[in-house]
Amino acid sequence: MHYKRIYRIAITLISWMPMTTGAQASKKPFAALIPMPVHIEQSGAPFYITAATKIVAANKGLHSIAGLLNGYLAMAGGKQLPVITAGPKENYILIEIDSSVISQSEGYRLRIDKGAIQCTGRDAAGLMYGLQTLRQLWVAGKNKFSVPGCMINDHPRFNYRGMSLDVSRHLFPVSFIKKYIDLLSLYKFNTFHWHLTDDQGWRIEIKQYPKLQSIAAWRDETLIGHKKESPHRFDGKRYGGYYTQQEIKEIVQYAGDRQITIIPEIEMPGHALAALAAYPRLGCTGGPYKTATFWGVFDDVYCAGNDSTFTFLQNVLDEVLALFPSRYIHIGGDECPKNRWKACARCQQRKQLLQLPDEHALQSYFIQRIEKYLNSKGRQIIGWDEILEGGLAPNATVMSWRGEEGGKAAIAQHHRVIMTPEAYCYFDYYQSLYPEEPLAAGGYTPLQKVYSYEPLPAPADSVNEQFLAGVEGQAWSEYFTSDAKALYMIFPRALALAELAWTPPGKRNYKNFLQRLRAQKTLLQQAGVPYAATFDEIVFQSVHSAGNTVQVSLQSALPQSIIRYTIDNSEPGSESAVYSKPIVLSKTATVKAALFDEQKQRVGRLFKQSFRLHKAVGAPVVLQNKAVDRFNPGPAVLVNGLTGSSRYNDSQWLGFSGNDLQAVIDLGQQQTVHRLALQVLNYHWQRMWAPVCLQLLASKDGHLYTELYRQDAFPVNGINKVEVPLQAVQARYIKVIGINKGVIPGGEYGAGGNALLLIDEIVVE
Ligand code: TNX
Repeated sequence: MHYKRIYRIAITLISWMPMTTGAQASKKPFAALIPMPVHIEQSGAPFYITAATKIVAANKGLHSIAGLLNGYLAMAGGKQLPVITAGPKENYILIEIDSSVISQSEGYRLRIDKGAIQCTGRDAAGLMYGLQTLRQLWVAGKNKFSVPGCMINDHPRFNYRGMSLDVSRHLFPVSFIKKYIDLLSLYKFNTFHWHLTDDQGWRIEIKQYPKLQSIAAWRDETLIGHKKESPHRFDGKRYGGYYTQQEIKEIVQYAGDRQITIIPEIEMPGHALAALAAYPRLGCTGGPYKTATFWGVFDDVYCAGNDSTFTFLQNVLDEVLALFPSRYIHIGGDECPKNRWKACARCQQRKQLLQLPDEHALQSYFIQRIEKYLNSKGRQIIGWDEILEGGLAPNATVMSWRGEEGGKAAIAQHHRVIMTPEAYCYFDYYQSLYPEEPLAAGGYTPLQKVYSYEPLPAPADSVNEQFLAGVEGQAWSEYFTSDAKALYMIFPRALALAELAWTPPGKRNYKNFLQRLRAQKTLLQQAGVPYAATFDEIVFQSVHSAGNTVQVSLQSALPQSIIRYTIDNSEPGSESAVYSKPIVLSKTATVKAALFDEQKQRVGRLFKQSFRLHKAVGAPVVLQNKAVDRFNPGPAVLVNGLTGSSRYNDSQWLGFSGNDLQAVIDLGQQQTVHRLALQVLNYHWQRMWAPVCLQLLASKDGHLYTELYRQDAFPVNGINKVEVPLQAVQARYIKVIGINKGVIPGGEYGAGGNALLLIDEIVVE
């Protein structure tokens, strides 16, 4: 592989924390399977796999699957077993395909008793999944593996169960890709969506265009830290590489053997800067362009007026099609700014010639032209939900990422849809609010949130069921600065998604999932996955405020553990107060808490959160306009003593989409106010815009208000803190008005959509 390894400062991952106490580690619950099968029944005595056990595979076609089984046995420390074609009386593992026994595609039946293991697949995929289940069932011992006696009948809920990997922003070696594919098959995914091209690097060898290898595959340097930080800092090191066609063939074969389809993504018309750097004539301005060195959305995209753009893309796709047998090809379609097209004579000419109303229609033309080409080759396109704008290509599958709306709209038009809403399925977001977490993309998507996602809310109608192909998890790699960090971010969230994709909704239960997840530790460790064990850590259950106090409820999902805490700033130790009921705070304090096992040994990281108690804590707040549900829709969050963090969906922020904030706080009686404070968010890359005007007003009677403060500019990129000292103002009511930016201006991320106004903790002192 043409791959230049850039070593960065190793991040210390906290994933190997001994979160599981001794007692739990020793007893593996019966059939701790992920995903949970449709039907499982415990029965009779266990089967023991020993050196004398034989694998029975009736025909040669099954021998490669038998080979995989032997590989799994070896991975778990067992011996390779002989493969024979006809069955002995006992002590064998039968693998077979028999579509008369199982009716659902990708389904399998697994029968285990003391004499034999019989694994029957409806098809090769089903058989494979049966073996993955077997792998999760066995308990490896010294000279034998024991497998509990049981009967399993199983098949997937969705026929599309995908995980992506972005190799443009950061590159991963072939060995990593194979390991990833192995992990996907272990958890019964059937699709690997390989994001091969983007602004920061082109990663697939295209023989007809050598500059894609010599130029587009490389960037001069890479951003250090988060893209929201300003000024940007860079590492000064050339970075890049690509997968050769030979490597890709090898990977496609490897995935196929494991029943995984690889869907390649060749991004267009946006996210194309690397390709433009190599072939500037493909852009509207003609360049020069440079492969991007930081993350974001870039104005320079493929020119839609230039026919040679299409010639280039069709030639590229010809080589792609020869490598990937997948029926579906992902052509991107997301985040394509239209500024260049608006100013480009050729794009405008095309628009006029075709009498297109606007540039969205031009994008639609672009996608449809490529669709036609791919359809003529017997392939179908998948595009991100932006391909709905300006008119959907006739046969396109929509991948709904900016929420579920795009997916719903596509289903209404009877198009095939894959749901991957950002708020649930993006594994580049933080999975914990602990400040020690390694740098991540944006918000907060803990394991439980992923698990809670339901793509087909009951009662599902037949149209929805027919057109919703399934779900996918996204592994964008801007902040995946090492292989270990990528795995840390993806796992275990991918396991929650696997269960969502496979298991019937009625059989899903988070608590039970966690029990099974803890039991996956051995397998994940064997596979070398430094997964994030943050799911058992202490988190808030709730934070309530009333009558000038704050009640803090804590919880941990870890059974048999004890939470000890302090509120005097000391470190909680084995003798600190045991948490048993909500902690009531009546003055400003920091809650520090830690988990302890039965032996009074501390487990995991320290939980720490400061509360600022002020005059408005617990006071009633009336909002004039509706807040956005996906943050925290309740106005009480503004006065709960807890300030929103930079992980903006920590449910502490109150958000307004396109509309204004107007909140009135009733302090109950007239009081002397010396200070007001609040925070607003200014993260344009997340469509979050500080108010164009913020006003703070006070009133004694709730009718007549006097302005105390006004601010029209919020220069800080990120959290803007507003602190307003006052000269003993007498007030019962405090009113806060924030005028929303409204529509996001052109040239900015999310242009044309609603700006979000986010505010938290209105402090009154
Ligand atoms: C949006 S998801 C993107 C990606 C970024 C991702 C970061 C999508 C279709 N586009 O280019 O990597 O956000 O979370």
